[in-house]
Amino acid sequence: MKIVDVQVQTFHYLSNTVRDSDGHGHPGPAHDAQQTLLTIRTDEGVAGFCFGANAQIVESMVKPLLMGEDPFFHEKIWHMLKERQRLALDRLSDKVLAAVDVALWDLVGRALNQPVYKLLGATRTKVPAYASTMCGDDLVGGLNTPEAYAEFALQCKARGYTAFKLHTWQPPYSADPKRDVAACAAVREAVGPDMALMIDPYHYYSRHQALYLGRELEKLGFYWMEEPMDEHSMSSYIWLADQLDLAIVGPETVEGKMYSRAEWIVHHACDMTRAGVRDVGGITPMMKIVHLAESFNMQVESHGPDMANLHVLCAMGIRGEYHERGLLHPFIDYETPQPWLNQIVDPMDDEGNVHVSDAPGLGMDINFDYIQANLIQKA
Ligand code: XYH
Ligand code: MG
Repeated sequence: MKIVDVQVQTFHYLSNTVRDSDGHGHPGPAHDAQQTLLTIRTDEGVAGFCFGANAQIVESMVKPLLMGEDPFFHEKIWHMLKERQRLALDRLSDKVLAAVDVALWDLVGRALNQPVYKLLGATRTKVPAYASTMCGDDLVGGLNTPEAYAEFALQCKARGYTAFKLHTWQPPYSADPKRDVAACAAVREAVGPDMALMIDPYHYYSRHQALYLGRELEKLGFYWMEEPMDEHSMSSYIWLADQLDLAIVGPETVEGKMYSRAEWIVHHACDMTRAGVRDVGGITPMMKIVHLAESFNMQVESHGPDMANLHVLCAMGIRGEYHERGLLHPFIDYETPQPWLNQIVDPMDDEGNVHVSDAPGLGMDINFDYIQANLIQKA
């Protein structure tokens, strides 16, 4: 089997998520936005897909490397792209590698008529989800007060979630550990002692602020805290994790794929590690992280609602506890799929479990007619 075409299509859609000055998403007025679909085709008529690739980089840097390759040699292809990153980090990002790797796994699964999680080595077919909120805002009826978080947590509990993670306020709204604690206390008071609660606060607190926050969350019986400080300072996390019983989860956003996670694990900078296919460069490196963590009896907590993350979660020996479902908000209808999909990627049952697709590949139910009708460009 040989790759004979690599194509990125860019298309319009209407988004109701606006970005603040720090890039965090919040509900907002519908506005024109763009999405991309990467398609990798073979000489045997099988194709693989992934959304969110950079069209120009794929066309200029990736396509020449993939043409003629066998998609079943996706480990070789991933290493080839990784090595090209060294002198092209400004262009060939881990997110580009991720889109290519995910599309190749999707292609191989479609070729074999098997879901990706079974190709990875299945261990389960469903995973508990936690409700992961958008960051705090100043919207009346939104996430503008501690009481608003508590009210939304109750709504999520009623929907079936057994766990809830607060993304609290970040600049330009605020970055205040005391306000974070107030929101966490209000949520704990509302949902009772049994719901698992986690926090992902401002990502640039000082050591002193992170320690204060961690100690207060211990009093509230929180399960984990992630990314309270800049993750480039691993020593800060070693210092923090050494002083808290609260689980420290990470790194999420620091570069370095499985290499940085290996360093965090061996230096005790985290109690659980964290990875998402888009953060680490695809399913291939995420499985390396899963197996690495397993050797240390450590769980990997998955970042983000990507369908590919769900397949990895269903192929873990030491199981990450949750699928991150979100980001959620009182004003956002998460259960309605994006217009380029016919169904959402992580349907959740009333018991709070999301079920991995048994369809070939990733199992994305793509609305190709919508994409063709809203094309901006075909690279
Ligand atoms: O918007 O800062 C943010 C969130 O932190 C987001 O980047 C991401 O979904 C996350 O951190 N999830 O845990
Ligand atoms: Mg996070």
